[in-house]
Amino acid sequence: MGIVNVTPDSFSDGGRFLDPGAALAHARRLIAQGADILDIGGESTRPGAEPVAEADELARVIPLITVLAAESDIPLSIDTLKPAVARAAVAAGATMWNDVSGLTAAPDSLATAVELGCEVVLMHMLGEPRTMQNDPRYTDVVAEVTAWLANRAEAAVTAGVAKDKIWLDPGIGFGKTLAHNLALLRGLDQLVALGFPVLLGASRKRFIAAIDPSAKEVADRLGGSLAVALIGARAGVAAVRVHDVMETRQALNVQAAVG
Ligand code: HH2
Repeated sequence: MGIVNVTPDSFSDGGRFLDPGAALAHARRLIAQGADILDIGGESTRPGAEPVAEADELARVIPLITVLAAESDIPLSIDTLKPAVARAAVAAGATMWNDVSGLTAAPDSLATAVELGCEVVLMHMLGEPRTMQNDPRYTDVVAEVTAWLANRAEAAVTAGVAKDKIWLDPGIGFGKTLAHNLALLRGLDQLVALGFPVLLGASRKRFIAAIDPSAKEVADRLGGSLAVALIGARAGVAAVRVHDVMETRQALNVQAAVG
């Protein structure tokens, strides 16, 4: 899954693709590099990020989705917390709703997912982006995140979302310390064992710099990002959400060739 952020403030590439032409060129480049899905977002969810008004978010993502859906067959995912943005994105051609709140952010999130009938990614986050990195605590992070996601999947199915449309994501960096992130990566098989496709998003994230202090700049975190993609693939995740599609695909292909 290649990341296309149409935001001024995403942690790794904020501002680079806010211009519609630049976002489109970037999306086309990721498709050419072999992305299987594009995840399009108009609101950053990085730690400390401020919410974005609905009209601004719509204006950022809908024109891009419309153009991409018309010119390409690639599945398009909308990364949003807002049901109205998901609805407009699906009307414009998106087929997946990536919700970092696991469809808990709005009272009508679940009902909207049922109505849209699209694929949904349910991600785990402790708290909300503005404050989630303020001393997150768990007793057993793997058990708690896995149980929470199982619970959200059950709630979605009960509400009427088709079981085979549901993806789960442990939410690396979303209300988690380095130790929590590492435990989740070690325990991915427990999440995979729930039987839903798992999406893993660790590309260029801050915990890589916590392991390797020389990777303070996000552009210097490719090595760590590739390592996590390989760890995820070994554990059986169905997709990795990445900025560097060409390099990730190559790493995964080499690992798969070795077997
Ligand atoms: N991480 C970010 C955003 N959306 N969605 C899923 N399912 N999983 C993730 O790990 C995930 C996500 C990161 O936040 P943002 O500031 O938007 O940065 P970027 O989109 O460049 O990763």
